[in-house]
Amino acid sequence: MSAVRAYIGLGSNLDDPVRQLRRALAALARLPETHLAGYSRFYRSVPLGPQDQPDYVNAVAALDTTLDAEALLDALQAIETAQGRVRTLRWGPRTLDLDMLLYGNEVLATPRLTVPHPGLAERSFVLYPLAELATDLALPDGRTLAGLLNHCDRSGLEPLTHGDEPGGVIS
Ligand code: A4P
Ligand code: MG
Repeated sequence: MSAVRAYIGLGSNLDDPVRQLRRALAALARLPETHLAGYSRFYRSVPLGPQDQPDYVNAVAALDTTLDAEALLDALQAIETAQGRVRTLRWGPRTLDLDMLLYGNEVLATPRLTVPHPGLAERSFVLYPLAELATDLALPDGRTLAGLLNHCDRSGLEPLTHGDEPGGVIS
């Protein structure tokens, strides 16, 4: 099977979010049958959902993988668990959230997996980092990333300027 390009959304707002995302990227780079092809800058973003929680740090990673989508989800959930994720409130605070945004051009609707991720088209903290990795991307339904960005408010989203969060080189 030839590799599929998958995009993963990373988010954290507890327990040193920048460190959580760095650890998660290192874990993604170690996945079997998978090449970490690149990742975006890290962004600070205001919470979507309940407002009485800290700001998030978000980023997007690009993977080339021969894992099937369910196996990739298993791997993402294992990384979340390893980083202390406790599932409580929907849209509540978390040490690490890994969302499968896209899996090639596939459309999946199983009890465990909805791909493209349902929030992808509206979320600034997904679309702007994604645009760093794939300017001419289109969704399976034909909508383009450029078109979605035109309708997406960027307020509440700021690249982190630590100077030590370079986006990874896409390869
Ligand atoms: N699942 C289905 N499709 C997918 C997919 N494409 N990728 C299932 C990953 N998982 C998928 O996920 C619940 C179940 O979704 C999983 O068991 C899997 O089988 P979860 O991570 O346990 O639950 P959740 O993340 O709390 O819920 P949900 O609805 O996925 O939340 P979101 O959409 O991930 O939103 N604000 C900012 N600024 N930044 C954020 O990153 N994140 C959230 C969470 C809220 N507000 C935010 C952010
Ligand atoms: Mg999630």
